[in-house]
Parts: sequence; structure tokens; C-alpha cells
Amino acid sequence: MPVDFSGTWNLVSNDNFEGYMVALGIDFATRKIAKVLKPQKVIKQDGDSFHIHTTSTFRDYLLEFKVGQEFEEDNKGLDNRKCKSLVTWENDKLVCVQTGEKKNRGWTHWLEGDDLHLELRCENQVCRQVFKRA
Ligand code: YOG
Repeated sequence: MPVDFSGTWNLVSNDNFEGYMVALGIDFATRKIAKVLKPQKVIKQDGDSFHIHTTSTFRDYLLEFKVGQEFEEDNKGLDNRKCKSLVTWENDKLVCVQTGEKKNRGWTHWLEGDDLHLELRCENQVCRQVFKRA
């Protein structure tokens, strides 16, 4: 059985989100608001088809993709840069490479015990987020 990330997940820890946002060029005022948010992720997975909705009191972000199929991502409401994104499986980890203006940009999701992990990468910064089921 493949991994199933489906569910509603609440952020419980967010290590170096500030460094990640600085690397993305997010301005000070926006970072101040963003760093106190406790976003929720609603993930709907049907095999290799994903719908990941990240919601917060400030902004929402919806991403839909199929594993192995490159797509244009607009990062609207985040840093607003466009990139080409490709998500693949690396064993049970879901790995996204976001090719564009920013070097080394991407993220990885995996499950560990009852927790959902997300590593966000941009340039030389790594943000580590942990979510628990709502
Ligand atoms: O997740 O791409 O699950 O898309 C990254 C925020 C903050 C807005 C959130 C809103 C990057 C202001 C999405 C936070 C900082 C700061 C809630 C991470 C940029 C702007 C939306 C992400 C993937 C994997 C799916």
C-alpha cells in the first residue's frame, strides 16, 4: 500500500520559517504577520493525484498536481514568483523541485508516526514544519 497523506493537519512546529521567508524575499511587515500563523493543511490524495490546501487567517494557498507531471506554479499570495514544479516519489517521501529564479527551491513531505512533516527549501535555507491531525 502506498502512503496516504490525506487528512486535515494543524501546524505544531515551524523551525527557521523566518530564514526561508528571507530567502524568498518576503518583506519585513509580511514576515511579521506570517511567522505567527498556525496554518492548516487539508490534503486530498487519490493515488498520485494531490490537492493540498494550506489555509490561514492571513492567506490561503491551493496546490493541485499529479506525481511525475511537471506543471507551472504561480506561488500566488506567497512570493508570487512563477516556477516549474515537479513532484516525484522518493520511496515514501513526496519530493517537489521548484525550478525558477530561486536556486535550490523545493519541498519534501513525509509521515513519521502520527505526524506530517514538511521541509521547505530555498537557496541555503531549510524550514522544518511538523503537523498533527486535527
Ligand atoms: O506547501 O508550498 O504542502 O503548496 C509557504 C509560505 C504566508 C504568506 C506556505 C501564508 C512561504 C506570507 C506554503 C501561509 C512564505 C509569506 C499560509 C508552503 C511566503 C509568503 C498559506 C507550500 C506545499 C507543500 C504545498
